[in-house]
Amino acid sequence: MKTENFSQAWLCYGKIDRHEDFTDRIVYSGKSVRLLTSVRELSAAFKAMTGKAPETVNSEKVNTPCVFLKEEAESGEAYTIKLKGGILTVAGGPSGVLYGVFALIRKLACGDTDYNEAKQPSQPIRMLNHWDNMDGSIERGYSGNSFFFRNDEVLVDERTRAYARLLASCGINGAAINNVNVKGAATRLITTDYYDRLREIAGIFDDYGIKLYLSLNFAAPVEIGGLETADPLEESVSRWWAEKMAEVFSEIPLLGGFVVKADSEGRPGPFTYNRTHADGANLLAAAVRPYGGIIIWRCFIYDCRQDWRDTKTDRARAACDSFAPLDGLFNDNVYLQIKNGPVDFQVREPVSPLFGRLIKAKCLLELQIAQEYTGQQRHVCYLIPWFKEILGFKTYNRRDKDTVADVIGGIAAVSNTGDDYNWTGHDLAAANLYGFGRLSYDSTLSSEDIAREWTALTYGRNEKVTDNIITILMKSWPVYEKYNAPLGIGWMCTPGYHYGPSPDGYEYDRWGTYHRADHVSIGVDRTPSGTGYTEQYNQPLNLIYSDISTCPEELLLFFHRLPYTYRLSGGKTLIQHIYDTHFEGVEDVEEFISLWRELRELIEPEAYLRVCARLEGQLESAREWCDVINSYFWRKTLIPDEKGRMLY
Ligand code: GCV
Repeated sequence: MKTENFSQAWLCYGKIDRHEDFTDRIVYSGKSVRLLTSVRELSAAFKAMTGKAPETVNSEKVNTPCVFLKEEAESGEAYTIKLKGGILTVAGGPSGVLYGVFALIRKLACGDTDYNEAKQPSQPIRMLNHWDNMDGSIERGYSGNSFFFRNDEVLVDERTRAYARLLASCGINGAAINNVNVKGAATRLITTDYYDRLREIAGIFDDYGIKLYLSLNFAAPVEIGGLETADPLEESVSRWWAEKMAEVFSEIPLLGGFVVKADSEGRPGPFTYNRTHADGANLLAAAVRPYGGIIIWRCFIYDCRQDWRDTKTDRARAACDSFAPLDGLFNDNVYLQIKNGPVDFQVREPVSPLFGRLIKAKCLLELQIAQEYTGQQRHVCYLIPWFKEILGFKTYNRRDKDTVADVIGGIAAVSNTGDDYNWTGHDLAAANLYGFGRLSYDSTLSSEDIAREWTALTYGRNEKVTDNIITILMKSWPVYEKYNAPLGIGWMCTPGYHYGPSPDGYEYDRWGTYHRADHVSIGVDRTPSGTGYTEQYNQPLNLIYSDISTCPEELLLFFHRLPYTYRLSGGKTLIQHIYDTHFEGVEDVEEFISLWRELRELIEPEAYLRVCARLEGQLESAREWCDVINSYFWRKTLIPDEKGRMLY
């Protein structure tokens, strides 16, 4: 029987069979808000998992057996867990103890009896970006409406706390709650209209070690300040921002700062005034600096009014062309937020060259767990293996440690949550939310470890359930890629909506997203003899990508223009590869359905049926992708499928 209008997702705490004496008592010393949160969380978890509420004691004196929560001011977000003489000590800074508590809960749920570990976060900033609008809709939202906004009001209710718990439990420490496209009422979030509610949210978040961030409208001085300009070098504008930020931070002292989308897809920015992005970002950075605030400035800037006939302009070059020359000019409380790839969250893209080009600027990696281009939470697509590849990518930017993970100061993911009962539309999409948090806190974890933890927490530890779900999750991203656009070319989806196939949907449009397929060849030459995009990479990447024989095959059409008869390393022609992968993708989804059906008696019926329905929808969509893409290429090339399968 559902008692809430939301599930507890992976915090649902099933009973455990193993008894540990320390679960009978929790001893803690101190009264900081986060320590009390830790006690509450651990106590509730023990009660649910063992059936018995533990005694909780605020004392310096520790009696065995017990869990002892020990706050150490200096340890920040790091924690240690140690079991000695019947006392299990969880020690860390205020957030560290909380993370340690969730780690202990995880260990119990996963049956991991190694109670000694020490962890510190891999990335300092681990945040979500919500693209929630003030009317309650969510841009690229696939799991219902916003639980932060409705009818231009800010919502604070039991879901706010439940959300904060979910985030803290997997290590996320920040959330920007409104859409980066800041318009209308959202521009007024930094006015007296909204301070009270935002302060409440910031307080709830703070109990869980999460910073509240807002997205900002660069033109606010004009739109709500009555100024005639938002020119970053105008004194009246910097004064306006300084006064505004003094007001905002006195009203919401726990605020972390702001995310800004400027000069992108119609949003205002410094280009309007012939100023640079360093001018724009530094203006805001100076205004928030006295309050310890940061400015997260997005690098997603490109010409969205391109002429498709223009083969010289390459959208993939845009972020690097705009930002690489500005390295060294940003204030130190500015973070440049860079999308993982040079275009826009396609199922396969190379890693953005900008990570290798910024030596001085602080950067954040922007990922998207909202599955805008990866099946919109109607298809299962576990993205953590992809994120691991991105983090491990070597940028060759002359630092000793030079992977993306090494050169960034944090990670932001576009959130996949909404007010659906299960938070993420598809029950299995919750693995992306959980996985994103876990990976950003501990990048050493494997995708499979994370999938295993999530499955144990969500569905318990039945072997069959574990095996089948992990198999589905681990195969799901490659499977989605198989029936999508081939070999890194991207953009064969329905324009605007981005669900389902439309091979030429974006081909003659203004968005700079072309595959240039004709009856002989497909792909974009991005080598020095083409758009020159490969030259934005440091060596040896430039050479590797420019040479067909060393270019990773999964990215071949992103970097090169090739005839359909080109033979891939395994001996297949390009066209046959396209046919084969698309047919295979459909068969793989059929296999997912069989694997899931085997769990019928082992999973709570409503949850079981919810996933069944999504998988059936995925199969229908995968067939459509297969038929439309394969028919498109068959009609273009008139090269038959070697296996004689049906093409239309
Ligand atoms: C929030 C893509 C999406 C837009 C999104 C934009 C961005 O273009 O389709 O919905 O806008 O990225 O990241 O700003």
